[in-house]
Amino acid sequence: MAVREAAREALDAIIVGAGIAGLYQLHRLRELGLRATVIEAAGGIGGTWYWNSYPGARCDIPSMSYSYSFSPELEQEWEWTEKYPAQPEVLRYLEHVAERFDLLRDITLGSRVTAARFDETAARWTVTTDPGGDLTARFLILATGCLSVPKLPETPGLDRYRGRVHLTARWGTGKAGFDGLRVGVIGTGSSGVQVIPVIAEQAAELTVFQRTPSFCIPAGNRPLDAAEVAAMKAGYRQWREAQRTSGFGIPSDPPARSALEVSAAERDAAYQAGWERGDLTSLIGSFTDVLVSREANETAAEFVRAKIRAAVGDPGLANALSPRTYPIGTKRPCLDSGYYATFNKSHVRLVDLRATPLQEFTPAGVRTTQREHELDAIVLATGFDALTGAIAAIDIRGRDGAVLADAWRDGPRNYLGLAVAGFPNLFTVTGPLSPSVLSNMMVSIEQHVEWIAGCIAAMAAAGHRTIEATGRAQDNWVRHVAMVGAVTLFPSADSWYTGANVPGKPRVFLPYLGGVGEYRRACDRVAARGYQGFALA
Ligand code: NA7
Repeated sequence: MAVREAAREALDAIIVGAGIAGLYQLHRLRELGLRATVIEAAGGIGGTWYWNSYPGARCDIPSMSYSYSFSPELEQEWEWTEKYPAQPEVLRYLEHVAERFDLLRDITLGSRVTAARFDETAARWTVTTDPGGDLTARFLILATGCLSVPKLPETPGLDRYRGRVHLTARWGTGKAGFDGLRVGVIGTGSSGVQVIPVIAEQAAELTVFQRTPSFCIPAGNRPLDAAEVAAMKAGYRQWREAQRTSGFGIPSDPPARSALEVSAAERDAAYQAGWERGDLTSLIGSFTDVLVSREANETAAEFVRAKIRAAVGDPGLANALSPRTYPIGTKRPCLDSGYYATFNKSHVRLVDLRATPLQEFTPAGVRTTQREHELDAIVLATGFDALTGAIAAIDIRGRDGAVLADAWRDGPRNYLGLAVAGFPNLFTVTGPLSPSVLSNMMVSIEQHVEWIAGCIAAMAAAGHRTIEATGRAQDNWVRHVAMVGAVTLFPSADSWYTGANVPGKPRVFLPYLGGVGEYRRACDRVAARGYQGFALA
C-alpha cells in the first residue's frame, strides 16, 4: 500500500508503529495542532495485540488497568468483560480507540520503515518506507514495541520440515485448528504457557519441548461483575493517579518485612495470599527481599515448586517442570490457566531439552539427541529480540551519518530511555533503559507519549529546531540504570531482559528498575529544568 499522499505534505512527525504507543502518540500530537503520520508494517493496527493472536493469548495485567487513562469518556464507555482480557478483546478495544479518535486517516498500514536519515541542514528526518518511498518530518518517534521482532530457534533445518509451522508472535488472522494432529510446541515462556493448554484440548498428541521451565501462577481469570466495574469506574481518577506513582504501574502496598525474618508458616501464608490473588507481582512482592536476596528468593521459588508438585501427578514430571536455574521473578513469571494440569493428560508429553537438546528439524518433525519426534504441526513460542530488536532493524543514521545500530553494538545507550546522543529529534517510546517491560506498559507508554508531546510543544514555544541528548547525560543514565539493576537479582538470569536469549546480543540489563513513579518524577524534573541533559538549538 502506498503511503497516504496527505502524509507527504510538510509533516511535523513520523511515528513508526500503530500499537498502543503509536495510536496515542498520533492523538497527542494532533491535539497540539501538529501534522503527524503513522507507518505500520502490519495489515492492521494493534502492534503486539495484532500479531500475537494465538489461541489462549491473554493480557497478564488486569483489563481495567491495562487501558488508556487519557480520556475519562473512553474509560467510562468501554466495557471490559474479564479480569484478564483475551487478545481479541484488547484488539477490539484498540480498534475502537482508533475509530473513536479518528486516527485511521493518518495511519498507513502494510508499509515498513526500513531506514531513517537525519539531514542536519534542514533539521529533518528522511524516512524510507517499503512500499511507499521517502517522506520527511522534523521528528521521528519510534513506537516500535518492546516485543515485536520474533526470535526463531537456532536449531537448523526448519526449511526442510514438511508439516505446518506456526509462530505465536506472527499468528495472523486465520484460524488454525489442531484437531486430531500430532503437535509440538517449542518454548515455555508466557506464550507457550498460554497456548499449550488450548492446543492440548484439540491435538491428538501434544509434545512440549522445554528448555527452561517458567514459574507459573494461576491467573484466576473470571468474568468481571457489574458491581466491581461500577466501583472501579467511580474511582478511576484516583486509581490512575495511584498507577502513575506506583512501582510497576499497578498500585500495591509495598512489603515491610524480609522473608527471612518471619516464621516459615507466616511466609507461606503470605505467599499463599499472593498465589490466590493471581497476578504477576503479589507473590514475589510479598517481602522486601525476594528480588534482592538469593536466600529470600529461594523461599518463594520453593513455595511455587511445591505447588507444581501438588498439581502434577508424576513426581519426575513435576521435577522437570520446576525451575531451578534462575531466581523466581528474574525471568518473566507467567500467569496460567490450567498449564500444570495439562501435563496430567495422557496425550501430553514433556521433552526436557536440557537432558536431550534439540539437534535439528527433519522433514517429519524434530530430532533431539535422544530420538526423532514426528509432528504434523510445530508451534514456535520462542520469544523475541526484545527492546532493541525493532529499533536496530531500521537503518537509522543521525549526525555525521552515525549508525544507531553501531552506536548500540555493545548495548543500548540513551538518555532516560527516550533519546539518543547524536540522533536529534528522535524519540523512543518505552525504549530500552526505561521501565517499559517491567511495568504496566499502558502506564509507561502514556507517560512517554505525554512527555514527548510536552517536549515538542515546549520546543515550539521557545522556537527551538532541534533537541538532542548530551553524551554526558547519556553516560550518566546508562550507568544509573545498570547500577539500579545490579542491586537486584535480575541481571543474574539468562533472560530476554538481559538479551541472553538472542545469541550474540550484548548482555545488558535492559529495563530501568527505579520504579514507574520515581522515573516519572525524574523525567518531569528534566523537563521543568528546561530539558536538563539535552542540547536545544
Ligand atoms: P519468552 O518468554 O522469551 O519465551 C521463549 C521460550 O522459548 C523460552 O522458554 C525459551 O527457552 C524458548 N526457546 C527459545 N529459543 C529456543 C530454542 N532454540 N530451543 C528451545 N527453546 C527455545 O517469549 P514469550 O513469547 O513466551 O513471552 C514474551 C513476553 O510476552 C512475555 O514475557 C510477556 O511479557 C509477554 P529459554 O528460556 O531461552 O531457555
